[in-house]
Amino acid sequence: MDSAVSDATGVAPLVTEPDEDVRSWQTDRTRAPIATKIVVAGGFGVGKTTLVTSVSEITPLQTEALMTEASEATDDLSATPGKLTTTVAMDFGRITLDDDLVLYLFGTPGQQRFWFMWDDLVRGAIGAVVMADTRRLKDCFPALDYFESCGLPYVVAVNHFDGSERFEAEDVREALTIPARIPVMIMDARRRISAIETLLALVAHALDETPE
Ligand SMILES: Nc1nc2c(ncn2[C@@H]2O[C@H](COP(=O)(O)OP(=O)(O)O)[C@@H](O)[C@H]2O)c(=O)[nH]1
Ligand SMILES: [Mg+2]
Repeated sequence: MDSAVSDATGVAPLVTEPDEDVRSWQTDRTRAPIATKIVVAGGFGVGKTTLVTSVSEITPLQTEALMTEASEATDDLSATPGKLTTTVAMDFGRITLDDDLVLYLFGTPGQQRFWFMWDDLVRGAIGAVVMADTRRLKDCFPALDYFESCGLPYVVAVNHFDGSERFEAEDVREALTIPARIPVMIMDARRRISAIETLLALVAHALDETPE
């Protein structure tokens, strides 16, 4: 490249010296971080807000609203009697992995009546975490169907609640008929490490699924 051109534009020449070690570029921490978008989906009360909150390094943006008797007929709270608030629009959080991979997490609102937002929410996402509660497995079917039909890579994360029967990942895979190539993780959304493991599995899976 003509160095006079690169000087004039202020842009570093793209051509590297032939003897430069390629690996030095790969380990260069000063290069710009890669930002990706991840969607966290699943039924009402499955732990989406909990996951985003436990991994986020910024104060998560939450749009929780106090549930009132007005929604009694719409929101079935029989399985989550202690739940007083609900995510109205979405959760939003950020986590930086390995210094240069930034994940922006978008939690979907669980209730059916907010589904018109999903097409907007998944735009530009590299993948999704579908959270499942073994006491209410069917609640994650709509999310599974949605990501299967739009072709967005996803992993299934089974959130074990106190007092619920423990299942192996493979049992849940069978119950939900999840294809073998899709990771099924057992997770505790309240534990940061556990939630990060799920996110790493999703990133790896999304890379696998991306055409060369
Ligand atoms: N025991 C247990 N409780 C959890 C777990 N994840 C979430 N919870 C609780 O379940 C309730 C519903 O979680 P929330 O994140 O609000 O659900 P969302 O509707 O999917 O956002 C909250 O009271 C959480 O503290 C988990 O992994 N284990
Ligand atoms: Mg929520």
